[in-house]
Formats: sequence, C-alpha cells, structure tokens
Amino acid sequence: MYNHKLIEKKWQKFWDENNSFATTNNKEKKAYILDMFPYPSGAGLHVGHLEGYTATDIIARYKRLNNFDVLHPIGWDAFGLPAEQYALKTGNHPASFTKKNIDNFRLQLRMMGFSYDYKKEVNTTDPNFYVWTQWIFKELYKKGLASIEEIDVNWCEELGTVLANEEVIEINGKKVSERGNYPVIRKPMKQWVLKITKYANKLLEEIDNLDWPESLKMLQKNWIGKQDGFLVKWDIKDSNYMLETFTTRLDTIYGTSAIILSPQHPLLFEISDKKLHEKITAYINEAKQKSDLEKSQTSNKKSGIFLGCYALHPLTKKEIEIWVSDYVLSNYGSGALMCVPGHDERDFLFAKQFNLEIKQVLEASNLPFLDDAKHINSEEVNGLNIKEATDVIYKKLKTLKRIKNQTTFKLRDWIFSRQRYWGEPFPILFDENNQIHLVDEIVQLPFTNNIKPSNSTQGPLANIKEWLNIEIAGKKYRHDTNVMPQWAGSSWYFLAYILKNEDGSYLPLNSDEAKKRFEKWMPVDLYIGGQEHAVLHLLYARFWHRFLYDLGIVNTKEPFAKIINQGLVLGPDGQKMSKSLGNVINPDELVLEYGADALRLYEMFMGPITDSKAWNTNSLNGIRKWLDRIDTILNNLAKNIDKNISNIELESQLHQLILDITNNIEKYKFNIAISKLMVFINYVSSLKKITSIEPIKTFAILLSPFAPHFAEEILFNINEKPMQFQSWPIADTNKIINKNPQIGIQINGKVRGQLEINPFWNKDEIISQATSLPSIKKWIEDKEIIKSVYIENKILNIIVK
Ligand code: ANZ
Repeated sequence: MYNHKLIEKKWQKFWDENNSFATTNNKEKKAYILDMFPYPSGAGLHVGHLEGYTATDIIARYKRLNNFDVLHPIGWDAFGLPAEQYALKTGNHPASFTKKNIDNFRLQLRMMGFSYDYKKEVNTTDPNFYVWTQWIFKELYKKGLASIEEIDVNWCEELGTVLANEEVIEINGKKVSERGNYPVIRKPMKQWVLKITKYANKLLEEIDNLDWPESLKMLQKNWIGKQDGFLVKWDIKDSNYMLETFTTRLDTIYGTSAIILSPQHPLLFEISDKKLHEKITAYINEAKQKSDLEKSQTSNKKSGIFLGCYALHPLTKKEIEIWVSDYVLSNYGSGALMCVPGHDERDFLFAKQFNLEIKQVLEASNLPFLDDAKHINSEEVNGLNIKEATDVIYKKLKTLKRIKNQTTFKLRDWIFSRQRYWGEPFPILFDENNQIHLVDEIVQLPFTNNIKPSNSTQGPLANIKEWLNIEIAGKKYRHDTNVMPQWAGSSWYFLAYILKNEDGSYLPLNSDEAKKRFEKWMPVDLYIGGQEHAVLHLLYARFWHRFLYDLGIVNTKEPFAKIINQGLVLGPDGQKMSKSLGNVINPDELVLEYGADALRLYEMFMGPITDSKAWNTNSLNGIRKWLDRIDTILNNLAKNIDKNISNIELESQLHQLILDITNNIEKYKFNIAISKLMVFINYVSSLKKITSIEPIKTFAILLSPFAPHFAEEILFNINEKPMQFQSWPIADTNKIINKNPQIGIQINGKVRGQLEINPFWNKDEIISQATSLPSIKKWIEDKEIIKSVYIENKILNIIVK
C-alpha cells in the first residue's frame, strides 16, 4: 500500500516551491481553463465542486504537457447574503467570517492537488478588485446603460431589502422570503437599473457560434425571448384615442373577442367609463401585489374588469369590448393584446371566466387549439394556413395603415441595487438637488458592526451617518446607501485574473497593457460549472463583456468559447445532497482515508461529466485498491528490465493507449480514459519482464492529469524528472499491431465470407467492401439486395432475392 498522506504532501510542497503552475507566457498556443469560482460558504467545498474542478484540472495539466501557455486560476465570489446573515446572527463582521472561509477553501483546494496559479487569486470583496467593478458601472452610467428608476419590486420588511423573484416563495397563498419566511409585498421603489435590454440583439448575435450545450443556448435564447410580431391599430368607439395591440398570431384576428389592457396602460382612465374609475383603481392596486411570473401563469385564475367601452375591428368594423386584466404585462409588446380565446390558452381561460365568446377560426376538434391548420370563419383567409393567412391580412391592414412590424423581447432590465451591507457600494454621490455625480476614486465599503437593515427603505449603510453625508468644497453630498447585487463581481472576474500581477496588484482594466493581455488570453477556452448558472450569471457576464468589447477594452465579443455543464453528484441514496437528508459527503474525510488521487479518479470514473450520478464510497475504495495494485506491479517491473527481450505487443498496447487517452481527454470523456488505463494495467500485470523503463514513464505521464501526485511518485521512483519537465507522449501508429475486428458476412443467414473492418467505416462502407469481395460477389450477382443487418464488429447479414 502506498502512503498517500506522505506522497501527496510531498508533491504539493514541490509544486509550490517550484512554481510548477505559474502562468507562462512564452508558447505559441494558449489555453484559458476556467472554473466557476465558489462562494466561500461556511460549509466548505463539497464533492460537487470537486467534480468540475477535477475536470478542468485534467485539461489544464494536459495542456501544459502539450506545450501550451495555461491560465488556470481560482478566486472567491465573496460578497453575498449568507455571510451577511451569519454576521447578523452571530454579531461577527462578514469580512472576518468570509476570510476564515476562504482560508479553509484554499486549504481544501490545495489538498486536492489542483494546479491553480494561486498568484492569480482574486476576491470580489477586495477593494483592489471592486474598484474596477465600480469603474465598469461608471462606464455603463456614462453610456446611458445605468439609471435610477421607480419600479415595482418585492420588498421584505423584516429583511429590509428588495428580493429577486427567485428569492420569493409562496406559503399558504402568502408570499414570503425564501430565507426566514418573512412577508413580502410588491411596492414601487427607486432602484438602479442596468439596461441589458438594449443589448438583447447583441446577446443573441453570437450564441449559435458558441461551443455550448444546446440546452444551455436554448435557455439563454428563451430568456432573451425575441419575438417577431405585429402592432395592430384599433379605433375606439366614440373617442379620438386609438389602441395598439401586439400579436404574434395576426392570422387569428377574426377570432378576437376582446381587447385587453394591462393595469398600467396609459389610456385606461382616458377611455373607460367614468362610473367605473373607482373599481378600476381598486383593481390596479390589487394587481400590484403580483409579480409578472404569477400574472402570466396559465394555471392561475384570471381576473379583470370590463371598461365599458369598445374598440372597432379594423377589418369587420364590429364592436369589441375593452377590458383590463393583469395577465397582460405592461412591459411586453404594447401592454395591450387582442384576446383570441379559441387559440390561446390564457385568453381561453379568461373568456371562460367572464363568458366571452370563444370563436373558432382554425379547423380543430378541441379548443384552445394552438397549432397550424386551415382557417375557418375568417372571410378572405378561409382555407389558408397560418403563413398564407398572415400574409393576406398583413397586406390588407397595410393598405389601411393599421399595422407595423414589431419585435419584442422577454428580457427585462436588470435591477441592480440591494438594500444590504455586504456588497460593492455605488461610486456615486447625490448633491442637494438629488443630482448624480460620479466619484473618480474608489468608494470603499465603510466598516461598521451595525449592519442591521435600516427601518426606512434604505440599506444598512444609512446607519453610518458620518459616512453617509460628506462635504466637498463647501458643497453637501450624500452617498448612495444601496450596494450592488452579488452578480456584479462575477460578471467580469474572468478578466480580473488576467489583470492580476505576480506582486498581487492589478493592471488597470483600461490600460494598453491590459488590452494586450486580453488579446493573448481571451476568450476563455473552457468553462466548466453547474447548470444553475445557465441563465443569470452567464447572461450578465456576456452583457458586461460585450459592453467592454464595445468600449474597445476586450477584443472578443463573447467571453466563453466553450462551456460544459457538469452533472450533479447525488448522495448515496440518489437524492440531491442536503443537510436535512443527512446524505452530504465530506471530502476532507475522504482525502484523509483514500487520498486526493483516488478521490479525483473516482469522481471522474463515476460516469460522463455531464451526467448526474449517485455517490458510492465502495467504488472509491475500489479505485484506491487499483492505485495500490499499480504501485506493486510497476515497482516489480521496474526491477525486471531485460534489454535482451523484445515485447512488440507491449509497444503496440502502449501506443494504442496513448491514442486512446489523448482522444478521450480531447473529448472530455474522462471515465472512458480511466477505463482504458485500467485495461492497460491488466495487460501489464501479466508481464514478467520489460525491455526498458520507457513504458512505465509513458504510463505515468498519461495518468498524471487524473492522479498527479501518484504519477509524480512513479517518475521519481524510476529516476525520471518531475512532470513539469515532461511532455505528452505522441503515439507512433506504426507500432500498433493492427487488430481490426473480423466480421462474418452472411447471405440470407448463411456465412459466406470474412471481412477485416476499419473502425472508421460506417455501415454503408462495410456493405460496399463486403459486396466487392469475390467470395461474396458470386452469391449476390444478378440478385436484388432487399435488406442488410449489421451487428457491430460481429456480423453483416445481407438479404437478397
Ligand atoms: C393574438 C393571439 C392569438 C396570440 C393566438 C397568441 C395566440 P409570446 O408568443 O409568448 O411572445 N401578448 C401580447 N402582448 C402581451 C402582453 N403585454 N402581455 C401578455 N401577453 C401579451 O406571446 C405573444 C402573444 O402574447 C401575442 O400574440 C399576444 O397574444 C400575447 F391564437 O395575439 B397573441
């Protein structure tokens, strides 16, 4: 049994002392290998982190051995609510709590042998870091992409902060905060807003060129939600006003039973019956308490009020009732829609609830019917399908000057302020007239132990009176009491690594030198992390990066060329790991007992990186035993070198192994690569002697990305230089003894010949090779092939008539 405790410590120390993973800058090729940096929670790293981090580490080590300049950094996404709440509970300061957690995380990462360049470490709470977060914010402001707006938000009085929709849950029909279950109400508040909607088209532009999982691209596209549709104009009976409705289904216009306005529609009080104004006001107030998501759900009961007025159908001149309902969103399309109950689910529910006519305009047996079909009850478009009907109606409305094309997006602007303490302060001051002034230098987060939410709608920073108000050149100013959301730092941290100098300082983000470094390193070549960041983090980071591109700071439009979403590591019971289920696996104990190398190998051997898989400590134990076996076998063989024997088969196996490991690493199929290493060791275990030490050395290098300490020790034992002085082996295919499989060729079920096949042939190729064999030809001449069945690497059966 090898002593993992001794060996792992020894090599970690060696790597440290020899700067083995320092970012180099003298090679032709580069690889920027990025992990999603962790939030340093009190719980420490979990085995799920280690899955992604091991995968990137394999690639980073592999690229170094292949003579790439490699940037493989790590850092801390260290602002955030958990630290703040822990601080509130315990009376400690979030900074000291966060520092302690970071120290623990760093130890855990080192213990796993990850090849990070720790000189590149960044921390979003470091003023030297967030001065640039603030700088980017100021640039956004200067370009009109940041502004203060009054908007409806989820307000939690107990927590004293605005919450994101994702942070609000419903219990017994009441909206409460996910943390602590405190009541949440909707109310309008002045908030910083970043105008990400202005970047909607740019954020769609490059998506298809990215090497990302299709599902992830889909999520981003749906979130942005580009919809091409039309604005249709409706006259209002006995009024000079006109209404515009947005539709993506112009073809259904003959099925309109009502026009419905959102509760914030500007014409609501102008066109409705005066007698109803009180009722409408009450309805609007009620609607304010719902979030957009609730309003638009198809399952909810619909609410609404008839406004006592009518629109005139632009084609039939029929009178159509005008209603208000909160399922019509004010910030989508034109804030008004034509209600077509026969062919839209929400309109259908609404019509049922209020007994509106459900008019069918598409041939179907069940309503609501959403698909394509021939139109009915639709005058000149009867018999046409959606596309043709749309064209005809569009042309007609065009001559009537009643229509224009309109694109809308589902994407909403990004609410960018939080009434909290543990975040980046805004680099602005308000003067006495509430005018905004940008602050040139950093605005440091002031130290205070009183981080309780303030009672007003301001953040805890309002408690610090001596910080809040300042006087400059005789003029009075006050700071913004909000801080930025946790997403801010993570929207550009991948650039911060590049800026970080060896002495711990940062190059200015807007310097020429920085630009050169970005040209060298961007885009990120591989980014691995969980699916939970599929939308917000990746969208925000792409937005900031694209903005920096527009400023001429970075030279690529997109930051992440390739992304892999790792699957979940589940508990031994197949459930998501959670404290309450008691199925959380602690990596520290595993490393003590089995060693980091075994843990790394096990996590990669569990299954494809993208799959979810359940934990099994027995298999980890099996991997550890395998390492012990390798240790014994290789030590033995190293003592039995005999120059006079030849071992062509070993050569062949070894070069095949080089091919296999290389290909599987390139395809991120780490579990398959490990199984190939296992097969090779099985073969080697049958050997008594070998000709030279070369195969042992090659094997160690191939194993090293997966089990780096163990592999170093193999090299050390055979007096070879450490891994940082080695290169990835190159397969000599001439040495591989061709062992292409022979398959049997059957004609109508009888074996008539044999064929040696090349693994790269597909079925058609195999059939054409088989049918040109003389032994087969004679059986199929002047016959007709009606079918062929191919069983991989075994049999081809050709049926002839
Ligand atoms: C008539 C119609 C008929 C529609 C039909 C759909 C089906 P997507 O595709 O999800 O983007 N709509 C328009 N403005 C709206 C608003 N402010 N709030 C809520 N819904 C609104 O949705 C586009 C459709 O959503 C539009 O097309 C409109 O209903 C509705 F058989 O118009 B449709």
